[in-house]
Amino acid sequence: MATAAVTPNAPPPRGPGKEHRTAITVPEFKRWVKQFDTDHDGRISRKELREAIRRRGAWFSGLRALFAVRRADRNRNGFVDDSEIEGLIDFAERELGFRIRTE
Ligand SMILES: [Ca+2]
Repeated sequence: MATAAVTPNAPPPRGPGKEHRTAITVPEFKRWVKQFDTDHDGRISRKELREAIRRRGAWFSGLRALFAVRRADRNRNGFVDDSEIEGLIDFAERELGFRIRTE
């Protein structure tokens, strides 16, 4: 009987949170964050950050985004501006599994 072979095909290795296992630099981290700036206004909203957190496979993305924006948002306009992205580094390391090289 011709049965379908059990395919040893591994699933795509790109599971959540599997990218960037090695340390990245701050500019690389910024570039990663910026790809979630879907409306291209140059700053990261809570909604956009939530998508980024989801992409990393972390739970409670909405809550994490809320707290992360609050922490990084120095001028209190409700967004993470370009100059404030560095304020996300601690958060990204602690909660998203990044390793970021700051010199
Ligand atoms: Ca934006």
